[in-house]
Amino acid sequence: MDPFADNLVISGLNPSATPSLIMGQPDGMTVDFNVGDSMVVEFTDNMLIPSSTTAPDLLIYFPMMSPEQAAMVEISSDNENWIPLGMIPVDFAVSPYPAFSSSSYRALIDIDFANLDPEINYKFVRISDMSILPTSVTQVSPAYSVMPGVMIDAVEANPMHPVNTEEIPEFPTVALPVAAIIGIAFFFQHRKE
Ligand SMILES: [Ca+2]
Ligand SMILES: [Ca+2]
Ligand SMILES: [Ca+2]
Repeated sequence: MDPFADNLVISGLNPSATPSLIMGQPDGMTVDFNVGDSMVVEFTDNMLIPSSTTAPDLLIYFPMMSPEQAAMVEISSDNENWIPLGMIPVDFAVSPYPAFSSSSYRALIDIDFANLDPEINYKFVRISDMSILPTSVTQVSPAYSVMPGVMIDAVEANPMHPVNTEEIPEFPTVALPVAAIIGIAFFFQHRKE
């Protein structure tokens, strides 16, 4: 089981972008949104469920944003009824994720505040660019005017995984201990019942 997004459901992206770059683990390769674009990713071999604690449940990886850049994050269990969570980066805790470059970050999103049903798998995540279009293209650099929307590297759902922002081990080496921790968590949950 990998905790990252597995399936691209829809895409309103410019054909020049490569939507699949949002899937899988963060790798420094991003989907570059145009202003107003949105896309939906789906978790198929893992679930996005509320943890019933303030621990982050949904992690979104992205490079540094300009003040004009933002994106709305919504979740859904059926790809029809959407629950808005807020805007990245301003509405959530953001921590550096310097695995690829010093300007990489991730938003740590606790979905429990939205009064969700802990039995439901909110496996669809919609990211919609809400960046502000420059009023005059002549006032910005050519590169910025070409791709003014957000850039998203990866989306992760990992409700059982305690997020440690101090140490960021390689994913292959962390996979086995995490599996053990999840197993212990399930064990204690069952004992409490
Ligand atoms: Ca997955
Ligand atoms: Ca939570
Ligand atoms: Ca990527």
